[in-house]
This record gives sequence, structure tokens and C-alpha cells, in this order.
Amino acid sequence: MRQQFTSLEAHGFESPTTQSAFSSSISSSSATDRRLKALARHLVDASPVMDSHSQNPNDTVSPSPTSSAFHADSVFAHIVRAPEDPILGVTVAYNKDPSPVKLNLGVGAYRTEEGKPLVLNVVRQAEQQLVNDRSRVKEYLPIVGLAEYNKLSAKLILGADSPAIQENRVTTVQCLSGTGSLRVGGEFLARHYHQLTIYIPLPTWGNHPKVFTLAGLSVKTYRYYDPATRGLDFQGLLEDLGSAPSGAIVLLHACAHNPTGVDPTIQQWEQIRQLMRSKALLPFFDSAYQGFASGSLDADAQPVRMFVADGGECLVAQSYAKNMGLYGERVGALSIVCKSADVASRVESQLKLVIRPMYSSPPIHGASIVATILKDRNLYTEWTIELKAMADRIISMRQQLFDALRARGTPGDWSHIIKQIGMFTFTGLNSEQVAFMTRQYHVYMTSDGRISMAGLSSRTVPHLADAIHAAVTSFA
Ligand code: KET
Repeated sequence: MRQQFTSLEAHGFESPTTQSAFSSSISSSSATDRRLKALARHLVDASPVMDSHSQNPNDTVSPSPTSSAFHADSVFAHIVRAPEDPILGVTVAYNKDPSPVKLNLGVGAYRTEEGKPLVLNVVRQAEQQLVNDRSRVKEYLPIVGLAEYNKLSAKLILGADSPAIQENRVTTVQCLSGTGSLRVGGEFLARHYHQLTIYIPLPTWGNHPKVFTLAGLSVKTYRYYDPATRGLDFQGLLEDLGSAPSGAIVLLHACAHNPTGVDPTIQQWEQIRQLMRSKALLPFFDSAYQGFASGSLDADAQPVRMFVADGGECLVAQSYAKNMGLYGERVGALSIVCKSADVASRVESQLKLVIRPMYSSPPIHGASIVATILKDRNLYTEWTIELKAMADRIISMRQQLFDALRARGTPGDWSHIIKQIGMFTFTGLNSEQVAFMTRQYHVYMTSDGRISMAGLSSRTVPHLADAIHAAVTSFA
């Protein structure tokens, strides 16, 4: 039954958890709503799942012997309940909380000052263009996705004048957002690269180790963050990469490191580059926040471009979830920069063999939106302005939260809130303090103390500051 609701949710219904919540959510009466209502009635009436779960002893429908046997010992009876995802599960818990003051700072998703999700103006315009174009069809895309989108995505991250692009040494495939791009890249490396170890920063985005392990790579960590300084453990990083085996893969956050908000300086990036090239370590960039760190797409791509400018090889996973607000469209790209056009084309032929049995080909809509924006000078410019506005709002939230804590005299040095970069603040709050804030203040965040600054607004800063103040003073 839950799955049958999904198509209705796509039409704007809130996630229903019960049949009655569902029925009451469809009370308005536009033509569309009436049709959906009829469909909902049909689904509810016809649902064998609902009927067979009836608790009513007077139920006139007598289950057949096979169906009761089915319930008594399901072939899945041994299955244990899995824990919720540490990041996405925060939203699940938040949704269940009836408190009017609840605040979701878990997942990295941008909200407006009014606390609402934002569809960018340029995205609306691009979608309008797409809808108006009657020549557009819904045929399958090729395995590697929309060719125009792939070209534009490579240009966005590598730079329009990138010699690697001009020399046709880059292969780009459209994938299912950042996560799908990382997974396809991981599986490609597991099949074809000579070193199966990937080094990921400690800490990193919680999904990285799972994605790469399931892709068939062996995951190790390198030191990245120093809790004592709340900054980069640069010495530790150099030592760990320096003692990694030659050829090992190294996952690098292109900018706005998640969860720490701590990025190397350009000088430090240069040292990392030299070390990695001297040991033939293979860079795999995760670029999920281009434009969100500095507000400039080019500045945020600088580290990646440094590694491409030296003529060496690398992989880059891109996501448009955050910087175009296309979270649910699942639009991303994997680029592999190679030494020659010939190698790049052979690499692409193998990427197709990774993708085809996984999901066959990627979806068309999100990539068409991105391509429409990237190829149109006016839309592109307008996008950069909207992106900058999002980045600036996050920066202003940092300042406001910092000021609010200072005004309360909250013990501790909170300057890292304004120093850190990107969507998140890695507060330094421990899991006990986080649990307290959720329990007492209905503030939802990941247990590692990360808060999504993009989920905060001027209206909610005081509440968060109260919660942090209480947590810090109650649990020193
Ligand atoms: N890389 C990083 C570093 C990252 O933070 C995310 C998402 C992704 C890749 C994948 O995003 P995609 O939507 O597949 O393009 N991070 C946020 C959302 C999530 O966990 O899925 C988050 O950390 O809140």
C-alpha cells in the first residue's frame, strides 16, 4: 500500500502514514484532485494488504488457508529491522514530531528565510521552456545520458578553457546525482583499476564508506580534522597519504567538506597535489557543493582544476542537488580525466557496461533542466546570482548564530561557526548534547553534532541558540 501512495505524493500530497491521514489530505476539489480522490478510493478499496491486516474479529472476509499460513511463517520472518540512515533518518524522526517549534537541521537541504524548500527561479524558467517545447519526447536516453548535459557539466567543473576537454581526454557520464556518480566511479575502479584501496577523510559524509565498500573497493581513512583546533589536521593528512601504498585511490571533497566545513587552503591543496602525484595516488573528487562554499562556481572548482592542469588523471563526481536545488531530480555526472582521447573513449565503453545492468540509463528531466540553464547565457547568469544568494544567506546564518551564542554568554569558543565553509557547521556538540537538544528543544540534527546552516532562518536562530546554550551548560 505504501508504494501505491507514492504516485499521489508526487502530485503534492504530504506523506501519509495512515489511511485516514491520507483520506483527509485530499479534501479540496479541483478537477485534478477529484481524479486523484477517485484513484485513492480505488487503491484503498482494492487493497488486499489493508483487508488482510484488519484487526476486526467480525470481519466478514475469511482469509484463505494459504493466506493465513503466509502470515504465520513468512519466508521473511527472520528479517531484523534495520536502523534508519544516520542522516536521512533524522528527517524521518522530525516528521513524526508534532511540536510546532521543531527544527530540522539534519539533512543538507536549503530552506528559505521562511523555512520553505526553494525551487530556483531559473529552474522554473527552464522547466517552462521544456514543457512548451512540443518537439520534446520521452524516449530513453543513451546509457551515458544526455550528451549535451555531459559536455556542459564537464565544462562547469573543469573550466570552459580546460585543455583536457579540448583534447577530448575527458569522458563524462550522466549518473543518479552525486551518490550514483560515486557508485559508478567506484564500480568502474573496482573492475579496472590496479589498486582496490580508497582512502577517505576522517570524518567524511556517512555514505562514502558504504558506497565504496559495496562498489567492491576496500576503504581506509586518512586524518583530516583535528577536534582540538576545529581545523584541518594538515600534518596528519600529509603523513597518512604519504604512507598510503602507491597508486591508492584518494577521495577528496572538492570544496565545503562535509561534515566539518573545513577546507584546505589553496597552498595546502598544492602540497596535497604534489604529494599525491609523486606517489601516483589517484584523486577521486566528490563535488557536491560547487558554488556553495564561496558563492563562486569557479573559485569552488579551483582544487579540481589544479589536479587537471598538471596533466594527470582523476575522477570527479558532480551533483546538482544542492547548487541547483534539484535534490529529488537525481541529476549528477561522473567525469574521468584521462591521458589521451583514445583511453577516454575506451574508459567510456566500460562505464557503459557498469551502468547498463545497474539502471540501464539515467532519467531525462533533471538533466534537461540543467542543460537548458547551462547553455543559455541569461539563465546561467541568473543561476549564479541565485546561487550566490543561497551561499550568502548561509553565511549570514553563521554570523547570526555566532552572535546569538555570544549574547547568551554560552561557554566556549564558537568562532568556528563563522570560520567553517559550506552548508554545515560541525559544532563540536557531542551525541549526548544532541540527544538533549532533540528531546528538550525539538532540534533535529545528526548525532555527530553537525547542523545544516541552510535549514536555519533568522526566526529560528534564537531557538537554536537557546538549545545549544542549554545543552552546553547542562552537559559540560
Ligand atoms: N557527497 C557529499 C559530500 C554529500 O554531502 C552528499 C549529500 C552527496 C555526495 C550526495 O548527494 P546527492 O543527493 O546524491 O547528489 N549529502 C547530504 C544529503 C544526504 O546525506 O544524502 C547530507 O549530507 O545531508
